[in-house]
Amino acid sequence: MRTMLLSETAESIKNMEIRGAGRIARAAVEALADYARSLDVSDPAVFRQEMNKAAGILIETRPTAVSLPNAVRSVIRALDGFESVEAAKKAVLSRAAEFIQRSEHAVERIAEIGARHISDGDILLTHCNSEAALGCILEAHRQGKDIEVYATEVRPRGQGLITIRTLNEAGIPTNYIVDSAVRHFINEVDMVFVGADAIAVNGAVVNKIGTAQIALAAHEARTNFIVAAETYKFAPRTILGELIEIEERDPAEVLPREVAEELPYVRVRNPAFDVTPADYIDLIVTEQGAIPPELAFTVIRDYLGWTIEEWR
Ligand code: RI2
Repeated sequence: MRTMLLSETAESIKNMEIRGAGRIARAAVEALADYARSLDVSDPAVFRQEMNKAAGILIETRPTAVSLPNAVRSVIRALDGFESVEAAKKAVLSRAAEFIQRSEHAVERIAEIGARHISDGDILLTHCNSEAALGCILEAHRQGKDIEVYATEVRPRGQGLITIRTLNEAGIPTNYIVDSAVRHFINEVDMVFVGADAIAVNGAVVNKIGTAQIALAAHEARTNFIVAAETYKFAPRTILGELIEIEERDPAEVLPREVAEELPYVRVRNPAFDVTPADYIDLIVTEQGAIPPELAFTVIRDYLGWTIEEWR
């Protein structure tokens, strides 16, 4: 019965019913805690083995958002050194609850810190649907700042629709534009706010496909480009030169299969994310404070607790 939640959650992350890097991480941790609760075994080694298997299933669902392995591993690390299943279970459950609480609190802190960068009268642009980036915009509005937003459509999955619904509900004047209209409007924009699925040690940000060309347009127009991301979206393994895998999704998200079948020489490419170089990023707002992208390494070292030594 309980295994159901694990496989259901894994399936919902894969098909993007559960989406957004932070939400994915929290859902995976919840599924892992639920699985731990349901495991009826008495041997701690077996318990650990089962938990590792479950962790693997969750991590494999989407390859890019590093929030997912970071969250799952932090729960799995709580398993270390217990002699009884009871004790290990307790440790896992409390680590999971702590992660979820910290993650929610991080979004609130980011909103407070990010909103300080938004001034009365600002026109903002956001891409995709990031609870961290939207949090900053909503908080600025809540503080009474008079703002206006440009929100992109976000081909092919259309997450912009979720964003404009949220902005509309808050009563924020919003312009809904197709992704390719960003260059046309960028000179009217004071500041771009986006989220992140992963941040590399060199400060490069992996986010929804299209983010990098928005950053390029913003750079050329001298428009500030701000990323809102929890510290657990920084990718420790990039210290070792590991590249962040860019997920390529089903071509049918872009072109209906029956149309594609009529075009044998056409290959549809559907990367879900792209990489924005640190040069185009002015600031990364984390729950620990706003940093220039060049300080990504210190976040990995100080808040994720990973060092190169661990891998020797
Ligand atoms: P929060 C999303 O990925 C978007 O790329 C978004 O910018 C990012 O996660 C961060 O979202 P997808 O799941 O964690 O839509 O800030 O592919 O909500």
